[in-house]
Amino acid sequence: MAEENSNYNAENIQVLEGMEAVRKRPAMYIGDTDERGYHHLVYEVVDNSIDEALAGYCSMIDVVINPDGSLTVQDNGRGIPVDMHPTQHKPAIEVVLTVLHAGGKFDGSNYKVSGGLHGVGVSCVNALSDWMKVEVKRGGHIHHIEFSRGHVTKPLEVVGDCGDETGTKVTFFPDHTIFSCHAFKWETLCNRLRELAFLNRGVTIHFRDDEGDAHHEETFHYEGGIDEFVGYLNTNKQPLSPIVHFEGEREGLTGMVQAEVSFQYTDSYSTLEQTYCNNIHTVEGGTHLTGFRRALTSTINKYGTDNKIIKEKDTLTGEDMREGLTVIVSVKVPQPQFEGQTKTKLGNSEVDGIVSGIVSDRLMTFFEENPQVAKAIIEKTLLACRAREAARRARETVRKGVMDGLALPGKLRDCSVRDASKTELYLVEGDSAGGSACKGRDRSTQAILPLRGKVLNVEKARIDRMLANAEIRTLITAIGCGFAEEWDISKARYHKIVIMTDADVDGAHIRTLLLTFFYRKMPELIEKGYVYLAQPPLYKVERKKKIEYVMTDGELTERLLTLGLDDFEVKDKDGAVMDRDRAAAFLTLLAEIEETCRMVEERGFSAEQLVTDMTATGSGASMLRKEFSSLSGYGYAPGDYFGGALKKLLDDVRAHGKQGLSVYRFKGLGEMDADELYDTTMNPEKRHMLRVKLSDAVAADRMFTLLMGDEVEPRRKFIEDNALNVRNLDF
Ligand code: 28G
Repeated sequence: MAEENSNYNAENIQVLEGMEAVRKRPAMYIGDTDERGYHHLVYEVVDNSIDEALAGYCSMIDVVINPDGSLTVQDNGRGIPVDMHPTQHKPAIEVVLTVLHAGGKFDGSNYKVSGGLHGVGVSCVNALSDWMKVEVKRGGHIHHIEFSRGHVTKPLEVVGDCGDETGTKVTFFPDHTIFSCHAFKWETLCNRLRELAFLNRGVTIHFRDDEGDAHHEETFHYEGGIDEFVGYLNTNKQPLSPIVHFEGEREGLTGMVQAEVSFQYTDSYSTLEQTYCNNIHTVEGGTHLTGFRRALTSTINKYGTDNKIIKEKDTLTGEDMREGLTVIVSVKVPQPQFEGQTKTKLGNSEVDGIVSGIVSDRLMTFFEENPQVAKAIIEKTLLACRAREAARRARETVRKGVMDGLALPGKLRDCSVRDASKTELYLVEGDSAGGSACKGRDRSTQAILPLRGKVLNVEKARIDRMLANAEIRTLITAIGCGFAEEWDISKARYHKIVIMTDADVDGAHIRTLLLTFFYRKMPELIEKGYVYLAQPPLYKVERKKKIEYVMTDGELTERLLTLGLDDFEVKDKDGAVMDRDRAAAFLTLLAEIEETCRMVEERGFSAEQLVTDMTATGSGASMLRKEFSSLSGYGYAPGDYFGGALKKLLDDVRAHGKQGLSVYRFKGLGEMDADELYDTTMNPEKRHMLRVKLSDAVAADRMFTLLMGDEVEPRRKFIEDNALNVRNLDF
C-alpha cells in the first residue's frame, strides 16, 4: 500500500509539473500565443476525433463556436475510456486530459497519424484553457468531468444514460491571460476543417458559428477525398486532363507508409503543389514532394521521348513539366520527421522512393491508356520550355549590354543608403503622385518607382511575354533579386516594398495586378513580409485652422457625429431623450445602415427589398438584416429609415457637426502636395501601412485565379460576396 501511495503521489506531482510547464512556456508547445496558437488549440482537439475516424470508429465531427466564445468539438467515436487507469489510480479520461503526450505514442498497431503541427495532444489544450468540460457517452452512460487550467475542478461522474450511443464532447474556453488573440475566426477554422474533410474522405465535419449575430453553418463531406480537393482548387480553371488518382502502401523504416496522390493539369501558367504528412500541411515540402516530382519528370521524359513528342534538342526542366499542374500529395508515416525552418518539411528519406515508386508505374500506364491527354500535357510542357528559353536569351542580351543588370531603370529615384534592411521602395501609381512622393521622401532610405499605366496581368502571360514588358522588367531590376532560376532573396535591395495606389477602382486594380505578380512570381517576398500596402488618407478636415487627416469613411462619420451631437437631442421612438452614449451608438448604427445601403444599391439592388425579402442571400443582404434588427433595440423599424425620418436625423446631426468645418475628399494621391503625402502616408513615425500576409495558399490561389482569370461570372460573384470588405481584403 505504502509503495502504491508514493507512486500515486509521484504521478500526481508529474501531472502538476506538466501542466505548469505548458502554462509557463506555451509557445514551446503550440508555437505561439497569438492567432495561430489560439486556433491551434482547436486543431489539437479535432485531431483526436480524426484519429478516432482513421481507426474506423467515428464518422461525424461537430464543431461549434459558442455564444460565450468557447468552442465545442463533438464526435461519435467510441468515447474516451472512463475506467480506472491501471497504474495512475484515476480514470483513464483524466489521464488523457492531464498527462502530456498521453495517447500520442506509437504502439505499432494503431498509431496516431494525425496531430497538429506540434502534435502535443489535448492535455496541452486543457492546460491552456480557463476551463474545459468533457462529456463521454460510453457503456450506456453519459460521463462528465471538468477542469480549469489543466486541473480537475469537478471529478468524473455519471450524469445520465445514453443507450447504445457513444462519443466524446469537449468544450473549452482558452485562457485569455495567456493568449493575445481572443476570438475564433470562422474563415480560418473553415479552411482547416474543409482541408481535413478532403484529406480524410468519408468523414463528415459539421461547423457552426453561434457567436454574435453572424450565424454561419457549413458541412464538409467528400466521398472523393483528395480528388475533390483538386477539383475544388481548380474551380474556374480550364482543365487539360481529368483528375488522376494513385494510391498505395509500402513498408517503410518504422512501419507501413501510405501514399495518395491526385493531380490535374489546367491551361493555367501557375503550379499548385499541396503536400501533407499525417494531415499536416508540409509547407516546405520534403521527401514526398521530391518523390512525386522525380516520378513525374522521368515518366514525362520517357513517354515523350519514346513517342517522339519530345525531341533531342528539347531541354525540358521539371518546372516546365509542372506548369498548369495542381497536385495533392498526402502520406501517412508512423514516425514522421519534420525538418526545415518552420518544421514543415518531411524528412523521412524512404518516403521519396515509396511515392516515386507508386507514381512512376501508374503514370506510365495512364499515359499509355490516354495518349491524347499525354500529348496535350507534353505540348504544354514544351511551350513552357520554349518561353523559358526565350526569356533567358532576352535576359542575356540585356545583361551583355549593361554589366550584370547593375544599370538601374531610369525612372527609379533611388535612395542613398545601401543597407536593404533600412530601405524602402515605393511603387507609385502615376507620374504626378510619383513627383510628390519624390519631393517629399526621405532621400536616404526611401526610393520611388513611378508606374505608368496598367501592370501586366501575369495570370494570363508566360514568362517570355512577362520579360518583354517594360514595367515588369523595371520592377525586377529595381527589386534586385533576379527572376525565376536566378532568383536570390538575399539580393533584395529593399526590405520594404510599398504599393501606393489611389483609393479608387483603378488604384485597386493596379494593386491587385502588383500583388498577383508578387504572389505568383516572387512569393518569397511575401513570405518574408517585405510587401506592404500604403494607407493614404481619404479626407482632409480643417477646423479652426487646425488640419486633420482622416483615413476612412467610418472615421469621418464618427468625427462628424461626435462634433454634431454637442447640444443636440436624440429621442427614441417613445420620445424619451437618449443619453449621449446611447445617442452616439444609435447614430453610428444609422451611419452603418446608410453605408451598407449605399453599397448594395451601387451594385444594382434595392436595399429595402433586400431587407424585406428574407430569402435574399449574399453578405449585403445578411449585413442589412443584421443592422436593421439592431434598430429595434432603439424602438425603431426599417420603415422609419426607408420612410426618411431617420435618414433626416442622421443628416441633421452631420450637418451640425460640419459647422465651422471644411471637409475635403482626396480623389487621388496626385492631389496631395509633397509634404502632405510624406506626413500622412510615408513618414515612418506617423503612417499606417498594412503588411501583406498570405497565410493560406489554397485561399490565395483561388482568390487570384478568380480576380485575374478569364471567367467573368465567378469573378462578379466573388467581388459581390466580398463587396463589403474590398477595402481590406484579407490577403
Ligand atoms: C470531441 C473532441 C475530441 C476521442 C477516443 C477514443 C478512445 C481513446 C479517444 O482512447 C486512450 C490509449 C491507448 C487505448 C480508444 C476508446 C480505444 C477504445 C478509445 C476525442 C486507449 C485513448 N475506446 N475518442 N481516446 N487509449 N475523441 N475527440 O478526443 O490504449 S479521444
